[in-house]
Order: sequence, then structure tokens, then C-alpha cells
Amino acid sequence: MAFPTPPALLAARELRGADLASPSTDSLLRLFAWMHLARSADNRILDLFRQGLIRGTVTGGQGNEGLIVPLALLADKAIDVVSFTHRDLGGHLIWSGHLVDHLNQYFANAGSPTKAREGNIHHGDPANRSLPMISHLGSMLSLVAGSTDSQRRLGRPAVGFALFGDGGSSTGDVHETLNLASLLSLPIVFVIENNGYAYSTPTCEQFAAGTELWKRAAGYGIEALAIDTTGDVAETTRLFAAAIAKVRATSRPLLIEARTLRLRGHAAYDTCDYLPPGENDRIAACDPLPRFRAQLAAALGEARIAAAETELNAFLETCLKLALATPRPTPGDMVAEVFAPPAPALPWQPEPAAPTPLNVAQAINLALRKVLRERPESLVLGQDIGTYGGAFKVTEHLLRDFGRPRVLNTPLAESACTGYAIGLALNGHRPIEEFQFADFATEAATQITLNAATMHFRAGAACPLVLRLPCGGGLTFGSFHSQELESFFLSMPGLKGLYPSTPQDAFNAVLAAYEDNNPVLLFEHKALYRRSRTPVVWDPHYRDVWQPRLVRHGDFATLVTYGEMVHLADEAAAYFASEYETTFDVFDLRALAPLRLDAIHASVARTGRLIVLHEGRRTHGFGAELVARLTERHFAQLKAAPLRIAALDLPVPFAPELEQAFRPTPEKIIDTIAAWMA
Ligand SMILES: Cc1ncc(C[n+]2csc(CCOP(=O)(O)OP(=O)(O)O)c2C)c(N)n1
Ligand SMILES: [Mg+2]
Repeated sequence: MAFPTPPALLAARELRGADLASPSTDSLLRLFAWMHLARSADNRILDLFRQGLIRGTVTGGQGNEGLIVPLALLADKAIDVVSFTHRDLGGHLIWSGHLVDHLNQYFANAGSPTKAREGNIHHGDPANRSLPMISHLGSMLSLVAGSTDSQRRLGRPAVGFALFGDGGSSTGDVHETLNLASLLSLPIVFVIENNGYAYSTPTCEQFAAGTELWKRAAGYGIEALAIDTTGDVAETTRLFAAAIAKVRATSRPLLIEARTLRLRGHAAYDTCDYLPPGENDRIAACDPLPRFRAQLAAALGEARIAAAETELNAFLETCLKLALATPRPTPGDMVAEVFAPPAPALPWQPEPAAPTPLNVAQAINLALRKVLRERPESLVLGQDIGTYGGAFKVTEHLLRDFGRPRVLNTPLAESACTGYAIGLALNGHRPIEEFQFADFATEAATQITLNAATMHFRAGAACPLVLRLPCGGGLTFGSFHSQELESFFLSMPGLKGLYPSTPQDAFNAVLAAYEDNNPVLLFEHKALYRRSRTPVVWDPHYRDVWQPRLVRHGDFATLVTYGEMVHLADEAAAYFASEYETTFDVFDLRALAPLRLDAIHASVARTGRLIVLHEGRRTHGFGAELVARLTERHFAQLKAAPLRIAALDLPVPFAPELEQAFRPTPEKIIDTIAAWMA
């Protein structure tokens, strides 16, 4: 069904600074039309929610139109970047798409831009740089920073619009991103939509240093101003236009505290009992829309404004009917679409073998060099990875040889830096981010598991990202520098995971992870970085790292492992072969997600016995999934209960004696298997 043609008043979605000195009738009517449409749509959405026709949570933008409509009209939608909040329906309507698309999102029907996989206003338009919000407040700002920087790196004079509420302004991500944007000198307009409340909490309970939230900017070396968007709409528009022009010209971030309103409480169900007496009336009296209407009616005649409203309302009703008649969604390819489809192999240059054998750290360095040399969209970021070469020297001399901004030291801000990388990835760059230790990835857990990992499922956008995670223990680094976090992260859908155990596999894994269109966690065991040196060659079959590798062939049992434990398993298997004349199929899993178990299934079917070995903790550990999958399929063929060898269910203890007692060691592996065999 064709979507109805919008009224002529909505034909233009732009306002230019030149037009604002003394705004034309056209410009004023345009502002009014979009404000009226946004208000009416929010009101009708609330009605339909109350009728049970819309589910989820309806957080209306009634009262916020005087902020978001001017801003969205002023943005250059051809190059700029935005992430709208839950009060910004007007912004979505202006930025892209047809009203019906946006209504379909609310009805969660078959026409929904998120394929009904996300609710209410959690949509965007990544192809047009409108980055879809997730619920977690504050977490979108760094994505705007990344995509805007990506635009600038591509030579486009873009500005990013990072919108967040007064409540959201208290989150750590906001602090991290303001600092990052200032450090990198990114042209971002940060807008605090200060409506005085976060759910029931007044602003004075968010910020100890008074209620003037713009003052936060001084701490980051950022300019700031406050704009009252409940006043004269034309004046608000002029102030925003000047601010945007300055940010575009200077490429410096700016923080705007925009005073705005929340006319309907927090959400549809909010009874606002917590408001002081008379507060509701005071808020309603500040609404700029009726005043703007009266001003236009006085200047242009009541009949003209009433006619405009009639036309806009009729358009809205037609669109609502269409959206209501759109079929309900079906699961479709929901399961497959958690991941972006496989990408074609990149045209890597075949190269001579490395002149000398390499250890894992050197092999990764070689692969990063190859990526940086051959792929202009690549960049490498992380803490101390520049001149210092990274905590484990994996990025040694990359800065010297490739320079900034391809090789980028980041501040100590894992969450914002990961969000920044996601933003870069959404705009066509391909970042490789080093975490100093895998343990610190928990600081970025929301960005990794919710923002990046769900992106393709809910927004259809590829998020090609390599997260390098130096992990694992045995080095007396204690609880916070030794963990194996694969089962923690990979239980979340949308993430891929590779865990190489040899220099060649590490080299191949960087290339395979790099060209994947999904976020890939690259687990790098710290004890393997310098374990031994072996030849590393250009391997046209580098993509085979997504499959398990048969390390050693045998008949008695199938032993599945990965990471450093591959070497311990191999030694244990050699021992059993020589001392017991008992042989094992030993598999190095290499890819932890997605799991490709065909070869292992065949092996278990043949041997009838299964051992799973890993360094991480046992309970909820990765081995539980392996044992379950392999047992489900081969229960009837198994001659013994599967054996799981893993670490104790403890934080990683510090002293070497305690850590050895905690994790699988060669002796424990041999003893446990021998006992199981007996
Ligand atoms: C990190 C996080 N914590 C809690 C919530 C639950 N929550 C949703 S909206 C909201 C209030 C937000 O207030 P504010 O940022 O001022 O935006 P407003 O709703 O006033 O526009 C809260 C607490 C959330 N979405 N994210
Ligand atoms: Mg608020």
C-alpha cells in the first residue's frame, strides 16, 4: 500500500541559518507544522496505548517539541549524525522516513523499521546516521562521537547531535564521552534535555552543584550554554543555529543545557503524585506550542492556522489507519539475523612468510600491520597502545609506522571508547580495539553486549568491530587481570568469539575477525604471547580459524579445549599415548561463537567418550554448553559420563600456589583423566 503524500507544509525538512535573521512565514509555518504533527502524533500514540493497541512504554515528547523540532530542522541530514532520545519523536519524523514508518514502529507490526524486534521509539535509521537508542541512558553519546569522527575522517564537515536527559546526564558514559570528545576535538553538540525530572527524581537530586547542568562542561574544557526552549520558538531556533554553525566551523564539542518540558509525566502510566502541588499547572503554562500558535494566528489569521491543523490532523489519521491495517510481524529470519550475513573475503595481498618464527604477540602485530597497510578503513585504538606499544607490546611501533589517527591512544574510559568504536563501525570504519586486560571489558559490558551485539538484530546495521582481549591466568596477576570471560560475554547473542592458541592461528584470527561484519571478541591468552615462536605465513585458508582444528588423532576419547589449555591437553595426550597406550582426538576449538562442531560430533560418535577442558570457571562455564550440545546428540553412543575439567568456582586467587590450586595444571589434568579412565 502506498503511503499518503504528506501535506505541502511538511515537504521541507530543513531550516538554514540565513533564513533566521527575520524568519519568513514559510519557515515559521514549517516549524509550527512539525511541532503540531509531533504533538498530535504523541497524543494519539498515548490514546492508542491506553486502548491496548500499542504495547511497551510510551514516553511522550509532549513539551519537548520546541527543542527537538528546531534542532532536527537545522541539522544537515545529508552528513550529520544523531541519536534521538525517548522524547524526540519530532526529531525522528523530520530526520528521515515517512510518518507511517514511525507509527509502524509503535505498533510493532510487519512494517516496523526494527522488524518489531524493538519497541516504541527504539528505532533509528543507521543508513542515514540516525543511531537507534537503547534503553540504557547515556550509552548513545559515544556512538554519536564515533560516527561523527568517522564522517570527519572521510572529509565530511559533519556535526553530531548527542541528546540526553537531565537524569541521563548523571551516568558515567556521559562523563567519559564529554571527556573523549574534548580530547579528540570532535564536533558534537551535546544537548541535555532538561525537563526538571528523571522519572520522579527532580534535577536537584541529580547534581550537587546546583541545577545548572551546563556547568559540568567546564570540567572537560568544553564551552557550554543554556537555552530555554520553552520561550519564543524563532529565538530558540536562532540560538541553536548559531551554536551548530560554531561547532561545525571549529570542530570543538559544545554542551547545551536545553530547558524543556515533560507535559505528560514520565510515561503513560505515570500519575505524577510526586509533583508538588500546582507543579502540573506551572509546567502546562510554560508550553511554547499554544503561544507559538497564537503568535502565528495573530500574524497570519486564525483561519490559516486552523486549516493547517485540519490538514495535518487528517494526514495523521490516514497514516494511523494505514499503520493499524499493517499485518502483525512474523518471526521470519529472526534467528539468522542476529548476525550480519557473511562478508566476502577481503582481497588480502599474498605475502612471503615472516622471515623468522614469531610468537603470538609478534604474529598479532604482523596481522595488525597487514590490516593497517591494506585496509584504509581500519584503525587501532586502546590504552597505551601508541608510543608505549601496549601493555604486552602487541602494538609496538604501529604508531610510528601508521601515525595518528589510524593508531590512537585512548583515555581510561572503556565504555565510551567502545561506544566510539561502535559509532565508527556503523559509519564504514573498522576499528580494532585493544583492552589492556580482558577483565576491563566489564567496564564496557553495556556497549559490547547490548549496543554492539544487538545492532544487526534490531537495526539491520552491520557493526564490524574487533575487540582484542588479553585474557587468562597462571601469571600471578590476581582476580582482576586473569579472568576468562568467554562464557560471560558469549552468552549474549550477537557476538562472535575467536580464541587462537598458536602464532599462525593468531595471525589468521586477526584477519578473519577483521573482515567479519559483526563484533568479534578476540581472546588472546597472555601466557601465549611469548610462549614459543613458530613460522607464520600468509595463509589463503585463514578463514578456517572459524572451525576447530584437530591437534592430535586418537581413538579412546575426544578431548575438546581451546586457548592455553590446547598446549596442556596436547602434553597430557602425549603422556597417555606413551604411558597408557591410550590415544585421544584433541580438538582446538578456535571459534567459540558461533560453534562449529561437525568434526567434533563425528569424533565423539566414533570414540564414544568426551572430555572438555578449559581454564575458566566450571559453573556456567563454557564447557557446560559444549558438554550439553555434544551429549544431546550422542547420548546413546557415549560409553562414559563426559568429563569436565575447569577452574574452581572462585575469583582468580593471587599467590602462585593458590592460583595453581585454582586452575587446571598439567598434573591435575593427567590425574583427573586417569581417575575418569579408571
Ligand atoms: C542507565 C539507566 N538506568 C535507569 C533507567 C530507567 N529509566 C528510564 S527513563 C528514566 C528517567 C530518565 O530521565 P531523564 O534522563 O531526565 O530523561 P526524561 O525521561 O526526563 O526525558 C529512568 C531512570 C534507564 N533507562 N537507564
Ligand atoms: Mg528529565
